[in-house]
Order: sequence, then structure tokens, then C-alpha cells
Amino acid sequence: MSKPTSSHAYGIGIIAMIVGLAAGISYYQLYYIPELNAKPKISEEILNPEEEILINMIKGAANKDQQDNFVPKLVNLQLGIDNRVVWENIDETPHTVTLDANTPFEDKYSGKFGSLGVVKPGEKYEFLFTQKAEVGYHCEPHPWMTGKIIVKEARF
Ligand SMILES: [Cu+2]
Repeated sequence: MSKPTSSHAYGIGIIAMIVGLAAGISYYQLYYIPELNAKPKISEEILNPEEEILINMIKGAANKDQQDNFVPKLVNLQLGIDNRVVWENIDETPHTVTLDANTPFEDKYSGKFGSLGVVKPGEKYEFLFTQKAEVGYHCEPHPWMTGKIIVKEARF
């Protein structure tokens, strides 16, 4: 009586093992491999550029009649040199860094461009560009505040 029971248990054990193995393999194929391939390989120089670019949201930027708001307004970056950009709000009004609809862009490494919500006075928004790009952006509450970033390959 005890023999069939134990062989039955043995059979269940084998089936459980096969199911477990199959689950493991499909997890590996469905999730682990795509995760490995998701982020492109990017050089150390681009991931950790020596310089960063600072763009100020200057005092009075919320005033439509004031000419300057994002300073500097046009920025040219070179990958591996100064491809990290920091926007600092030195104004007394919250602003946003919002991608223009006519220049769609998503960095393969850093993802979507633009601040999540507002950048409050004294706060910063930072973005690491890792590929060539031409990005126009504006401030959502004050659409006359506009800026442009052009990212090029470094020429050595
Ligand atoms: Cu604004």
C-alpha cells in the first residue's frame, strides 16, 4: 500500500519540477532577456560628461512682456562633453520644462523629456541627453517661455 503512494508522490514531484523549470525558462525569455536588451550600451563619456549646461528660469519670466525667460534660450550640446542639462528656477514663480508637440523626442536611455509637474522656485530639473536630438520646449503655464536644445555628436 505504501509503495504506490510514494511512487505517486514521486510522479507529482517530477511534474512540479518540470512545471517549475518551464516557468523559469519562460520568465527568462519573456522578462529577463528583454530587460537586458532594453537599455542601449552608452559610453562612459556620455553617461558622465565632464561639463553640464545650466539654463536659468530667470526672474520675471512669467511676465509676457519680458523678452528673456529661459537663459540661455538656444543651447548646442555635444555628446560626451556637455550633454547633461540642468534647468534651475531662480524666479519666484513655478515653471515647467515641457516638450513641444512639434518636436517629439524620447531619449533611448533617459526616457521621456520634460519636468513632471512644476519646477518650484529654487528647484532644478535635470536631463541627460545620450543621443542626437533637436528639442523644442516651453513652459506650460507661460507658453511664451520657449527654448531649444540641439544635441550633436562630439567632433574630436
Ligand atoms: Cu513659466
